[in-house]
Amino acid sequence: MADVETYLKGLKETIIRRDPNQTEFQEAVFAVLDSLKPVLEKHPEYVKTNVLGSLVEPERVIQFRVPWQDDEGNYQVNRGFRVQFNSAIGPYKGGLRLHPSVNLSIVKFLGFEQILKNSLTGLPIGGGKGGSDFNPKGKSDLEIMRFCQSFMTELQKYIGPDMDVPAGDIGVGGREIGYLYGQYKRLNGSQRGILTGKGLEYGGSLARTEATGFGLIYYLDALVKGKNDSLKDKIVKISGAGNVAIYALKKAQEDGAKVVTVSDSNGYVYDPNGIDLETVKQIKEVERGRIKEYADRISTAKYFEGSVWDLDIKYDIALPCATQNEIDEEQAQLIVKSGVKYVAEGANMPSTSKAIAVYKANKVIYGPAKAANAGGVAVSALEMSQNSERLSWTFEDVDDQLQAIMKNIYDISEAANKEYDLGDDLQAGANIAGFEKVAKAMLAQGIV
Ligand code: NDP
Ligand code: 2IT
Repeated sequence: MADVETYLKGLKETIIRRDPNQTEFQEAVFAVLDSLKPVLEKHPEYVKTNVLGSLVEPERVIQFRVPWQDDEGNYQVNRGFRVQFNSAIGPYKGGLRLHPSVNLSIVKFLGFEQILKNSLTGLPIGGGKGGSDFNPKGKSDLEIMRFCQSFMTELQKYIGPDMDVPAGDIGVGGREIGYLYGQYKRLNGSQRGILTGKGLEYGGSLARTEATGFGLIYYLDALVKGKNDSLKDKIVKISGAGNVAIYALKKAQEDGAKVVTVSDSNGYVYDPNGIDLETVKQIKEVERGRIKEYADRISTAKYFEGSVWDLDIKYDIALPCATQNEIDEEQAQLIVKSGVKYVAEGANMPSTSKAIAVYKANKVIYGPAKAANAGGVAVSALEMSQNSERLSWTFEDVDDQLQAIMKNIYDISEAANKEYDLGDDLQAGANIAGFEKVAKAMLAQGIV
């Protein structure tokens, strides 16, 4: 049997040989493989059975054409994806992303992360992800509806409440889920458990809209308490101004922190008095506008073009909530220089692997995405439970369960660290704790 180093090297070479251009996928997988070395040393059965060889290969990849007509009558064609990555512990579960950057590498990296994230929630959900290179920016409501209907017309062949349950991600919120659900229902009849993030009137769960942002702060709270510290009066930078950013902002403020930035892909606003939640919600949720408009309305705020991670101020906590690879090595160095003690990731893979190395070398407490942002999918799984029993739970009930789940993710990551003597490395802890449950389920089910 190959030793662990040789085994992992061979696996990485296979991944690169098969898909040399899938750099985001490689980055996500390699980070996990590197964390798993001590587990493989202790459990030779994982090497012997090549369980990782199966884990890095999606069970199924679906790619399809999405034709739709724009308001001028032109025929448009986009590319749609659904990667059904791993169903060892439950039906495929994960969001749909609509963004021009979407390609197979992005969907595979997100689907792979989702496997271990979903495992960490403790709920019975496997990993999947999908989306399209459709750009929702500047599209009319009717264009969004026609696109969603066309997308679902194909996707509906492959999903089901016990098979695969999509949800939102970048560019997919309540409006898009409504159109997707309507088309599914038209073709198949009412089946509420087919999507999560639905409206409250037709089977959605209370607290799903808030879940990822609130969950991020519940997890951050555990990180901070682990250092006998608190969120009170901490200065926080948030990137993004979408679903995750808005509800992270809300909960961080409720916990007494002062959030001084939010951003979008054009630039960011800095408000030393603290960002006003209602103004951000009005601009982003009601008007679907740009974050620049915040500075036109709030006199203490300034708008700057570029990345919020280049703004040189003193602060305590960084919460990237926009997109993958938004923080590079140089920006991580500035984060350290700015006095930041905690980084917790609302977005998926927002820090490059070189950026993460900078955090670790400088003893910044680093809460990785698959642990820190698991609250969204956790409440999605609670929405599936409510749909199955045809009941709706109260906001408090769902929120209490979310708090317990986020605390448990921190605890099991810490426990994995202790078991393998990895100190404060919560990235390794989350990867190991997430992996072990999936690996045991895969081995129990044989070579399938
Ligand atoms: P939204 O579409 O609601 O918001 C996305 C935000 O990120 C917008 O402010 C957007 O700005 C910004 N953004 C997107 N792409 C880029 C880019 N290339 N460069 C800079 N800024 C960008 O998405 P969510 O808030 O739902 O998702 C944000 C992140 O959180 C993603 O990484 C997602 O995968 C992750 N996530 C989401 C969950 C959920 O439940 N929604 C659950 C767990 C993780 P602009 O308007 O200019 O595009
Ligand atoms: O990245 C994620 O975890 C999500 N976009 C949420 C997925 C879900 O199924 O709720």
